[in-house]
Amino acid sequence: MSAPGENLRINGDRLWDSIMEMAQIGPGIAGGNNRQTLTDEDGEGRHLFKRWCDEAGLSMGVDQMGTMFMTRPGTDPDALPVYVGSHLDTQPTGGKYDGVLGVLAGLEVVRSLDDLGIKTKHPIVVTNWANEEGARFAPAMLASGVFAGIHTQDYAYNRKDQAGLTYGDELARIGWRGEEEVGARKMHAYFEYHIEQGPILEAEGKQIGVVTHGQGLWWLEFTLTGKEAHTGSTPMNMRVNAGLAAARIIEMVQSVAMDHQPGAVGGVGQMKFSPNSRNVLPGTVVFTVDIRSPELSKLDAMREQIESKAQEICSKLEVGFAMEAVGHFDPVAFDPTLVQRVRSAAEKLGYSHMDIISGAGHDACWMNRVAPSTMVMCPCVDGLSHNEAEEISKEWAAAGADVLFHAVLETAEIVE
Ligand code: HGY
Ligand code: MN
Ligand code: MN
Repeated sequence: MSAPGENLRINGDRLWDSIMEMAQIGPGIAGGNNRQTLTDEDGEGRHLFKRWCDEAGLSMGVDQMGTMFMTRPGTDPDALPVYVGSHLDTQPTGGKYDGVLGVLAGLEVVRSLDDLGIKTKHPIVVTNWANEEGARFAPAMLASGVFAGIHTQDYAYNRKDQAGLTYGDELARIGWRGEEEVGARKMHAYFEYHIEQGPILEAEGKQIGVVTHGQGLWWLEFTLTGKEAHTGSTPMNMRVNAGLAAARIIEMVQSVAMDHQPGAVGGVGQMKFSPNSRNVLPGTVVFTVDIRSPELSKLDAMREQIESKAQEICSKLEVGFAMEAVGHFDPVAFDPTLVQRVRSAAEKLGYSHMDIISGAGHDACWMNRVAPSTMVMCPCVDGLSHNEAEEISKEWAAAGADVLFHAVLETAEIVE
């Protein structure tokens, strides 16, 4: 089996045009996207992706979590497929490229194979994982987590959004609940191409991130119980102030993360006061602490410290305390053979590259449990993501897709 020649490239204009067309669906308010999972906009994006895959002659399978698998046949019917995927769902104030780049680059790999008349031994399956973001239905990577056996389908179906709607009901409502058993598919390998979502590649002037690891994560959901009371007439010494406890915990999370530098992060992105009235002290405050590190020892130490310090803060204020881990995975080491294929593809194509650890979580982190997996990354402007101003260059997009193309081709094996 010959490795692909270094002159083989994808069609960068077609990839960019597809990304820009997908960005028209579920527009945000500041140039990005709000195409949250299982919304009508998500459904529209799925139909556009399906139309493109139909045009490319791919056959579609959808599993019971709503993940889309679009297959280009290989020459060997017994060969396990090479999967190339990411996600089309976005944050509420998301960018145009997070997830979308990887799904549409996978489609571009297939389109380029057809242009070049190349056959592969292994089938290639372009994948759109449902609910990667976990913004509407926590946790993140929910569908790939069910696929990898991390979560039960029942748990996933009963996850609720802030309006109390369940994943299962919403999946049925948009008409994308497939019949396939989740996780029944077996993979020869899994690749995911994604924007870095951090500042390293741009700062180092590198075009390609060779992703060796993914950092580990905990999402800890705190429910603090105070006493609803008038914010005006209740003396300070009579307050059971859950809002104050929450503020002290956020400050504490910041200092615990700073105590574990380098290579640790911690913060809070979502908080809900109830009854959320300006002149009522909150009865409950619910928020999620997101901590991450590539080092397991640091990740576990931060989790222990945050839980015990938070209990201390709450008992001093006589605030009720409950904590539930709603998301977790240990640091991930991707498959060294596939990592090397990405690295040598970048070298062969003449793209500057460096090894990098993924700061964000990705479906690849769960796929790594069930098949040899790895990732390719491209830089993003100012390292900004999960922000409507997220931006990449057309050249960066194409370079990473070229590397993906060669690594996938080498793994799927060209048939002369
Ligand atoms: O949370 C993450 O890292 C990913 O964006 N879902
Ligand atoms: Mn993503
Ligand atoms: Mn994201």
